[in-house]
Amino acid sequence: TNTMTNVLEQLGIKETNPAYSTGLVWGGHNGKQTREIYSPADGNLIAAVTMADAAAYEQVVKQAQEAFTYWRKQPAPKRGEIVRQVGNKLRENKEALGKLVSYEMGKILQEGLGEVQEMIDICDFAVGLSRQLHGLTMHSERPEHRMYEQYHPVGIVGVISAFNFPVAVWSWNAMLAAVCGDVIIWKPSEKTPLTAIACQHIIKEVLAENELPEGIFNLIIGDAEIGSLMAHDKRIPLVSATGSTRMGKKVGEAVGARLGKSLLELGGNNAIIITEHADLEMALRAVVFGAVGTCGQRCTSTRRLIVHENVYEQVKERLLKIYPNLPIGHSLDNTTLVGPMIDKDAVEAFKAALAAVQQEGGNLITGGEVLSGKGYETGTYVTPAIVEAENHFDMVQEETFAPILYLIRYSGDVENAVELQNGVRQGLSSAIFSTNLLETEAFLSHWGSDCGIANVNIGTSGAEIGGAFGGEKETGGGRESGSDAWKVYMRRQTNTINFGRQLPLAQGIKFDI
Ligand code: UN1
Repeated sequence: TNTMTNVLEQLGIKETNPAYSTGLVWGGHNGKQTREIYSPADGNLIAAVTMADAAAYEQVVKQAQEAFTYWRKQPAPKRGEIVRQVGNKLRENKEALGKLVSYEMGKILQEGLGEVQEMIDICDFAVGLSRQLHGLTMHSERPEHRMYEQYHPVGIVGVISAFNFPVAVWSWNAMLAAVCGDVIIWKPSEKTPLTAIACQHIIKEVLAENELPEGIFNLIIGDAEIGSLMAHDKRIPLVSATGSTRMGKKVGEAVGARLGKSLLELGGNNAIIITEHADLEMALRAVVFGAVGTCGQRCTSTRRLIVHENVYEQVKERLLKIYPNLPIGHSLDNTTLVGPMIDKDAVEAFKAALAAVQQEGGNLITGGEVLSGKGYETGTYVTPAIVEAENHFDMVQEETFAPILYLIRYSGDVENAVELQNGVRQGLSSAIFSTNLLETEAFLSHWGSDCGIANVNIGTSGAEIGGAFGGEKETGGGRESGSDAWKVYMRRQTNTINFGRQLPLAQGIKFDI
């Protein structure tokens, strides 16, 4: 707790937060509604935050609009320079911010540090990108004409992020949007506002040092009502939302109704296929990290394991040796591999899913308990579960945000495994373990995996920022982070320029007046 006090101090988090209702509004105006944030790891109160109301929201939108008129005029590489400084400040604070992520959200410290590293990486990526917001040039069909396209900033980008990656997913959006010339309004999950406030302190410092308005990066601490205001708000041309498919459908509908753009990164139901040609030791490491890492609360978590019948018993036996020995404990304890779940509601969902799948005929072979006793007083610790199940079971078709791994058997060739893997409503991440080229290429082919991410001899979670991140079907179709995902944060403009003295019309149309 002593080190935690230092961490909070370094990141500017105070136990109560009068500061959050002054200056730029991060919480409410008058502090009517506050929310206390307890660590899922030990149940201690970390701090209380003020929740924003509609009036606070209005103020935030106004200051974002104002900042945009300034920010969009800055050259993109100058905007990149600000992001470079943010990246440097994140480097300085990596340890402290990683610890706070771990303490507030419950993921283990290694993963907390990894999350901050993702932020640093996307800053670097965005800095380079700030000189590469390329459009194409085209040949005009008309003499003495030329055509090209440009990308311009869209305006305010709304970012609604989830508790499980409380800061990284925001940074993917915010850093790209910032170099693109947009301003950002961030509504973090109300379960993890403190890491967001810590980030805002970092941002605020950089902006102040450069005499820039804080309205470029806005933070608003609020609940679903604020999210709904953002989704309906015509002044926000792009809303990027990460979370459940249920939430994403609401956001997508509201944004769609006003013909705005949304970038949705929603539920996954990610599978690893293990064929009879797999390197099993390698596969097992990926499976365990994917299934129990972040206590099964990544959108990329491994939820289904589709195993060839010839190696099924062997895989099951090895998992049954590993699972009961997983060190479960405080997220900041160096020996822990499985931390707590975010809260008791998540534990209830875990229990309910296990009960339901057993009703359907699933066979729980390990785990599934809620731990109690010393170190587990919070009621947020569970033993990761493995259930032998069939792909068509209702519960297997659902994304339960918990450490439940469904073991599914397949026979015959890899096409059968791919059919099972694709046989769900979601389409985020997928993986195959095989050393057979015919199998791995079939998996990657156009009749292979239907997911946004398809990996060979790598698990479903832990993607690098350099690729585009997101998925198909009920995952929502959005792409964030690397590759050319930046284009969604800009509007495209086609320009045709006549440098002659005639006015020829396209398609050879004659129109003489
Ligand atoms: C998420 O769970 O919303 O690929 C993001 C991964 C991480 C990001 C996950 N880089 O698992």
